[in-house]
Amino acid sequence: MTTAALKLRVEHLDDALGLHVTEPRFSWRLPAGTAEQTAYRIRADNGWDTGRVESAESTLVPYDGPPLHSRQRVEWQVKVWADGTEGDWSAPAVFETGLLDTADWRSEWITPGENPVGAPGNRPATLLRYEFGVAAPVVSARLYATAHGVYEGFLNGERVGDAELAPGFTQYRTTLQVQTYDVTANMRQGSNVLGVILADGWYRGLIGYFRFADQWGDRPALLAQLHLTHADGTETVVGTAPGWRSAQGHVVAADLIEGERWDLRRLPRGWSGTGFDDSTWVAATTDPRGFRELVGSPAPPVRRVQELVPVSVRRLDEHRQVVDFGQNINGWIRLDRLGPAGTKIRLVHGEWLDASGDVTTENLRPMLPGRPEPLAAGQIDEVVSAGTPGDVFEPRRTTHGFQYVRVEGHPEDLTPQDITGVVVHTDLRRTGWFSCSDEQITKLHEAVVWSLRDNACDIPTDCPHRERAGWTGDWQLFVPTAAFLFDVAGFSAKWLRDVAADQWPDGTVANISPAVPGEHLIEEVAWLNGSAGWGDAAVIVPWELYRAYGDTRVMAEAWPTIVRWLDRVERAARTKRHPDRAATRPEPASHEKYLWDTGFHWGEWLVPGEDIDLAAFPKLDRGDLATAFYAHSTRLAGRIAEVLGRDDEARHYRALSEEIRAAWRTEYLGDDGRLTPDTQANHVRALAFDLVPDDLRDAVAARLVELVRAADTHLGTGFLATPYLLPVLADTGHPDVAYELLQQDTAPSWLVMIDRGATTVWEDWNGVSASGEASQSLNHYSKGAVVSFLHRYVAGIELPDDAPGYRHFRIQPRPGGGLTWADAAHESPYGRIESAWSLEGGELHLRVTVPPGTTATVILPSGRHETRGPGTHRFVDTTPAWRDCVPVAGRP
Ligand code: RAM
Repeated sequence: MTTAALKLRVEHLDDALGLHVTEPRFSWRLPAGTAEQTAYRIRADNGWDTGRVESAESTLVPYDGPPLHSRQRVEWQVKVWADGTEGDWSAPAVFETGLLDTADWRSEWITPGENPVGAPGNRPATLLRYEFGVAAPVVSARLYATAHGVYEGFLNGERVGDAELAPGFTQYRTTLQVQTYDVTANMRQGSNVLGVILADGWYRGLIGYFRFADQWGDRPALLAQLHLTHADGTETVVGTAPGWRSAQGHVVAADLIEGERWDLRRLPRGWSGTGFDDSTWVAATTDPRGFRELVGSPAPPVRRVQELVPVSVRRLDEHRQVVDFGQNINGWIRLDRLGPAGTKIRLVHGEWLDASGDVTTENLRPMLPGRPEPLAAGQIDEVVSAGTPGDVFEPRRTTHGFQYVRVEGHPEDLTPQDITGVVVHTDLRRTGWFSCSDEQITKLHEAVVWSLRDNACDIPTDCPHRERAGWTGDWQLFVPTAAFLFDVAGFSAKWLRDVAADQWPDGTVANISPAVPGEHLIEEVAWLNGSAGWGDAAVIVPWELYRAYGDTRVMAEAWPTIVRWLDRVERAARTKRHPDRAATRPEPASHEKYLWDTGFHWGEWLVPGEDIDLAAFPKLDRGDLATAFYAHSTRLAGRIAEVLGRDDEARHYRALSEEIRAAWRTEYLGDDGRLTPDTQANHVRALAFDLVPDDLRDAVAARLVELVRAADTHLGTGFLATPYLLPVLADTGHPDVAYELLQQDTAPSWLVMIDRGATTVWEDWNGVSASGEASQSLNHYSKGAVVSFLHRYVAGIELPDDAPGYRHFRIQPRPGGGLTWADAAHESPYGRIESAWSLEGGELHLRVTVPPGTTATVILPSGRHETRGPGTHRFVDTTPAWRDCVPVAGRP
């Protein structure tokens, strides 16, 4: 058995190439069975050696060696002392820094010689090329590249790397990501060509619900620098500079929202290789753009992660065929059969079929105030065939949210071999799994996993089509679930930088990050920012990342944003009153300075059956909800401050949170435990955010159950309270009701989605009506946060607040709902946690796996508590507690 540490990692990356952090953090896994690390030693080939450090830390240990410089490749190893023995040195791991300083950039920005023009959403991509000679053999080559737009690079005709939609999406005003590629294998002595396809992307293409364009600039641009290291240690540097050539080619239009169009007759074949005649091309223009905001990404890139074979291809008529991929995805198709020269094929991507069996995109069209007709849905690709054998259409400057594609104009009958669904998203590492004896519940879990995958496109989006926007509220409420399912640490940390960059001077957190520049200046929408439950993402997301990964730096970095957000809320609460409250109570009561009852709030959002009256909606008094978030976020800020050693601020926020709690009770809680408003959501929040005193919790929970029963055992929550609904029921002694809601199969419910054929989670509870008609997005993960109940309650893997990264955790399965078995696993920073139980012959059999360096408290239904260390443990519980969990009708 090995005594060496394993799975060495730098920051939250599997592949730490082009790092921009000068004090990177190191993590490793302890050898199997290790109970406790007592010391470690890290040594690196740049002279850094920690010596023996007495410490149990094995995750995110900060670098403390000689200052790192640009393009430095460092090999490092770790050795651990554990359980009384000195381990072996680990296998070496490597990280490499990128171009850290502006001065490292010897290249210049270039723009196409002719700025690609056209209506926004309809502009061509540009081909750029540069031919250069390499005199001496190359032992190592790195390409550093970024763009204003999206780019795809080629070296000598070969695709560079596997990142898609590079450089990714950030708040370009402050930050632009640079990709680093190891291109050693692509280089040759003699003539070489660097070719790039450059399209509008987020930078100047259509963006968001309102379809703004040219938001960061009106000319796409490219910045690239190639460093070649020769055998004798000398370096050749080649980059974007005068001498590059540009032309428009086969990509006649490319846009993230609208889609992509190719005319393969216009493809200058061989353009990215040597020996191509570019004399008809024009010179690219150098352009003096800034360098100050160039960074590496803390997240893995967007990639092509999976391919799907259609489950069916059906011809509707002479003109139209419908392809069904059996799964709602984010990505594109690859079409291998393009027909004779001049054939024009149109591909319309949608999530659902209409009554005639044709693809519909009606549900994805944004309705703008003051416009009689909704905007077009976009998501349409087109290709004109050149009739050249081997040609393939694969649009890579757009992605679509779709399960179905209508293929128009293809003269031949397509087979499933001719068209492939390509799943494209941030290549997050999967870390969470769940399945159980109820197949529909397992399917629901899979649908949630897909909705997360489909909405991780360099930023967490609300949906992969209609808006593709980084709505703060959505990520806030989903991030705990996401962090169980995938490693979203770097992905979220990256996005939080956009949230910080987008914060207004008055502390307002934007609805959406990266925010579209100018959006907050547009009167129509500016006042919509700063909503409770959305802006609170600034506090909740860093806290949840700390819990799941033990990352304190992400909280430290977010701290100024947190403070400014809470200051803004504090000011609003102290100085403003809702007109309705002022009317009924002309003299403000003393507790009102802690009530946040003004400003615009999205509210609970998309409550089943709720009709939104657009005129009244913005004026509603949301004091109960907003004050609840105010209490919750200040409490979390107190905890964050405590971890960061900001003791005064910790005291301040703790005390403030208590005042807000008291004010909330005065205003919204009766002596008898009655809450105003008397909604499910308000009761859920009151319990989840610990707003009611202990002696009234039972009464509040009992009323919540009454409300659920009054709705014939249906939920009545929208976006914000849904994640907490089942957990609070289970925590207050009503796990049976939680299970009934989970397994409810009449609307509104989660299983209605599955029963009606959903493979992703709908935005609206009634996303597809009983008659089969789709409305709104069918791919919003928000309501999918319910699967957290499966992880934390059904399988019972619970992460306490005081043991970040699952250093210690609880396993407390709550069998119920007629389930006969459940099985969950989570790949934690310390290793794999498992909880699997089954009911056999009147007994509960539980198998628990505890990773090295951690402990788990196992709580059985009988109430028996046991603390266990690393390894796999089996338990049998013969308590009758769960014996009444007889299967409900129609369920296993
Ligand atoms: C919708 C978005 C998002 C939600 C906002 C309030 O337009 O899709 O999910 O956060 O509204």
